[in-house]
Amino acid sequence: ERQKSIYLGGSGRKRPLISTRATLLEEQARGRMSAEAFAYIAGGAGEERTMAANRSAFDNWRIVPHYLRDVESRDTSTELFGDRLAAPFLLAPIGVLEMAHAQADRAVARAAAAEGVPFIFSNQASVPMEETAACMGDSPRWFQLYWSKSNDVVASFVERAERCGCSAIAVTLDTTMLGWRPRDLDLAFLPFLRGQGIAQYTSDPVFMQQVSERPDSGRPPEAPLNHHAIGTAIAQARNVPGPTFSNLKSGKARRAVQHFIETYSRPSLTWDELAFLREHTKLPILLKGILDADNAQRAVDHGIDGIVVSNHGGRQVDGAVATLDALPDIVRAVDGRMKILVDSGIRSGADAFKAIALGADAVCIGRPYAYALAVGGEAGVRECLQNFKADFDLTMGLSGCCSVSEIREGSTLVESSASS
Ligand code: FMN
Repeated sequence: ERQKSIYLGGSGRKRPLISTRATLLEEQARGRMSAEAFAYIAGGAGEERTMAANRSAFDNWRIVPHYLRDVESRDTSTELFGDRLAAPFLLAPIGVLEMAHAQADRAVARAAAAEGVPFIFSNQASVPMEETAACMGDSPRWFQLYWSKSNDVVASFVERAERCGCSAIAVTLDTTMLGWRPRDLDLAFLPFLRGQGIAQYTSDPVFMQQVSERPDSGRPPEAPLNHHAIGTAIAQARNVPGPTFSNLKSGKARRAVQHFIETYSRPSLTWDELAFLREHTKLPILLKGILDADNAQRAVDHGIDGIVVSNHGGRQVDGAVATLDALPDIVRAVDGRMKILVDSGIRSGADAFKAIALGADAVCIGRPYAYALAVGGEAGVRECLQNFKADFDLTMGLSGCCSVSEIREGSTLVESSASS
């Protein structure tokens, strides 16, 4: 349908808003963002070798189409933790989306809801989760957690996520510290220091209580604060119309940023502490960042409900294994005992097809939707999702599969001879 509507639109001289090709979409987005914002979104760790490996891993596999199988009617939908998804896609949690578009998470939420694709709310979102959730009716959403130094904040975030109707909590393991990211380092740019991407905190009563109890170190912020963003979030937390600049003169914004920096993550986290989360929620818990069979097995042993095989889009450990290379061993070890999602390097419906053929239950789309947001706002993200779905559906049908389970069960992939 998407394909047809694009071609038909062409006769009225209408072209798609965003490029249907990931590499061109990235170029379009580059032209719409500040150098800092583009570097933050596009960049990876170190020499970006893992980022490149994420892509080239897809080349190690080739699709073997099967014909004459009646693929006229196809179903791309799938079920995940009780939600019916239009296709096996979710939107990966991406922080600080305000760098791509002023509507940020709100625009993404509306597009995700319209396309039946779950949106995983980032812990570092630009918009408080309550407001994002309000943009998406009752369509599915999850929450991604960075484990704070304060378990009270963890519990508060999880409770809010439950109230926002989230169907699952994904705990990100790979970012207890920020990776070494030369593109950002060379521009000396970190959005959080400006107060961007901390809306989940400034809208959290437990976090803000901690802020009001801490002494102000008096240190000036390292970068100019985005008082507007912080003011809006603080006002929302108090349920008053914002932004309220008078609140900020008290130094509250600066203290909030300082408190965030000191407490947002807990590098000392261990497997045992996952029990705290299990006690605080009945929601399915996923671990995001698993890259080997051993850790996947440990997740099963700890009663975890699913994993996201991810290297954070190559933004954390340069040289880390590509996710598609890690996937087959993990699938074998897990043996159907929990759900397996994959992200990092998924740029097309055909990429998603390969990940599913290798045993993933679903994939998360990352950077492409952030670029689509930068180029076309809500409409851009909708097109991006439609493109993914259309390409996935066509790849499925043209390969001889009528459903997601047929992709997983059929022998539709071979290892590329070029790689062996
Ligand atoms: N992952 C998280 O778990 N939490 C985040 O807040 C988060 N923020 C991100 C911000 C940016 C700009 C990018 C590009 C990624 C972020 N990620 C975050 C990682 C994504 O969830 C996902 O793992 C990654 O984008 C997948 O790689 P890809 O974009 O190359 O497909």
